[in-house]
Amino acid sequence: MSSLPILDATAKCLEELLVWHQVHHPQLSAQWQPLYELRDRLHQSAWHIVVLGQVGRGKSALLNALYGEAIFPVGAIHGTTQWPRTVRWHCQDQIVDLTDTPGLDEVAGSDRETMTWSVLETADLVLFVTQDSLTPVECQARDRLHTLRIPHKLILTKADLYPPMAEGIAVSSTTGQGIPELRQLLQQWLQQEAPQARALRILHQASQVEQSLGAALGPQDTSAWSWLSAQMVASLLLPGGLFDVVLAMISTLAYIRKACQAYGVPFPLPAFGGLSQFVLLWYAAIYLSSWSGFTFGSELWGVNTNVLLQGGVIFWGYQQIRRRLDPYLQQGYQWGHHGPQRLLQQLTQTRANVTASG
Ligand SMILES: Nc1nc2c(ncn2[C@@H]2O[C@H](COP(=O)(O)OP(=O)(O)OP(=O)(O)O)[C@@H](O)[C@H]2O)c(=O)[nH]1
Ligand SMILES: [Mg+2]
Repeated sequence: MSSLPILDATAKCLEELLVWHQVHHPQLSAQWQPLYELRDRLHQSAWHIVVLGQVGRGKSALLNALYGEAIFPVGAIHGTTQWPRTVRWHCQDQIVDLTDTPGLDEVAGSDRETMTWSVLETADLVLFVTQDSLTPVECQARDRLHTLRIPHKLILTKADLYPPMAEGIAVSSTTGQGIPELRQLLQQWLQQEAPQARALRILHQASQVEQSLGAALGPQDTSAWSWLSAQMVASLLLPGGLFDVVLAMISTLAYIRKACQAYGVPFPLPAFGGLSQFVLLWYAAIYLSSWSGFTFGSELWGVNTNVLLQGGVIFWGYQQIRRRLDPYLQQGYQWGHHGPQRLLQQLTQTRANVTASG
């Protein structure tokens, strides 16, 4: 898959989500409004690169060196940068918004740290700045970047003063060492990887929006009990065997459809591969339980034991279907045909195939 189709597929996914929620969940608009921002961000022409690191690591000096002018304030006193600031930078033919941020571990600087993380909401790439080793604060910040699925490059500044670590790109903003190479690397990343990285990140964020919508919707009444009792009564009254299986098919489909309607997700859900295998086994169990050879045709409390066995199988089957269905339903629309989870799965698979074949 090339870069632009990825952005197009992601745009289509967001459009469909928005249309679906406008129709089905107008009362929860606060939950799905962020999808508009994600859609707008998708096609922004400028890439957003943000610098991140502890105080005094040389973040601002690094951006100045990349930009080629002393545009951000640099100082020996920790906490020189007090709030995020962005400048537009032309990295050859790519437009980039470069954002400088306050340090992560500033004394009494939790507000500044919050500002920094909120800027990262829209980052396409993070330049993670450190020196010669990673401190616990830096390890935590890196883990958080992984959790948020924000792509980042490890930059080792002050290479004129410290020996480089095994991992990372060593640069010195003072001597200029490694800066042209870093610029070239960024340009390459912007051309080749940025569209896919942006699509993946936005899909991940859309998926979180869907999850919060699913949580706001809460468990819905899917009236499993009414389908279950109707099926049991009909199985008792009518002849068994294949007829019971047909009955089970109709009632399962009707039940799943009703559940999808209750949760406002499309029917049938494409993520039901595992469920359909279980349902087929369940039908086989219903068929076998009507076979008198299993119970020798005996009676218990005046009721044919086949009927009791079959009732038990039907009841157990419904419990299992509910257990398997609920996690999908509660995550809202994201498993739908153009849902973010489905697309994420496809993209991750495509990436894995490309890496394997490369
Ligand atoms: N020798 C050397 N000094 C550097 C280098 N980069 C930055 N410095 C110095 O390190 C100090 C901190 O640099 P800044 O760029 O302000 O660091 P910062 O990470 O932006 O700091 P805060 O804004 O306070 O978080 C300054 O005195 C810089 O001159 C470098 O590559 N080599
Ligand atoms: Mg600074």
